[in-house]
Amino acid sequence: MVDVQKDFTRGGSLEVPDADAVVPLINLLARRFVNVVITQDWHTPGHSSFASSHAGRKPFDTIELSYGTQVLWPDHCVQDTPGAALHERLDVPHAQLTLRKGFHPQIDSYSVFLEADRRTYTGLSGYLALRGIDRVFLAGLTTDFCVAWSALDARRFGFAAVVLEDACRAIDTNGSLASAWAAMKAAGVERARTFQVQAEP
Ligand code: VGL
Ligand code: ZN
Repeated sequence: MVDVQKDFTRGGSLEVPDADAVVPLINLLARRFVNVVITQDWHTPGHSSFASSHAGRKPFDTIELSYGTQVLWPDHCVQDTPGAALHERLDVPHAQLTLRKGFHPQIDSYSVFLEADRRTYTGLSGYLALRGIDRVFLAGLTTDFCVAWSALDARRFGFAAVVLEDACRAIDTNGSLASAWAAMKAAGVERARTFQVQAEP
């Protein structure tokens, strides 16, 4: 369950269209899984992915950082602020791990596995592998950034990956949604809908 946080939902600083609609679906879906991981975007104040940290830049501009091209965002999901909290209607009491990412001031992390420098691990690949988990189902926010990058990295680390598209919502800036789906398809990420998921025995 990727980044279902207040700043990405209605009234949030990086509001994603119709994002609140994923919450009831995720509540239903989560009950079908024994192993649930919750992730949170968890930025420092003044994080390098914020437009406000770069003079003369505005949200949705792109800049070159040491590790490559970075989209600049409105300030969002700052550590321990109300906007970084999980959506208030999430109901996933049995989740076993809450994983935070994006907390290095100079490195963004869309992926829940590997930060944007492509060298710094979050540890999730080790956690899943050590627990004998070989397939991940992804839902949450946003389809074209954190869900897509996470699904692609899941494949990179040898996991099967299924994106539950009706339980995700996208930002879609500069064609990002179409390119995310194309990259996921090429990487062997499966695309499914909530009703297709059977409960784990
Ligand atoms: C996300 C943009 C910036 C996401 C996080 O969760 O998809 N998008 N930070
Ligand atoms: Zn972020």
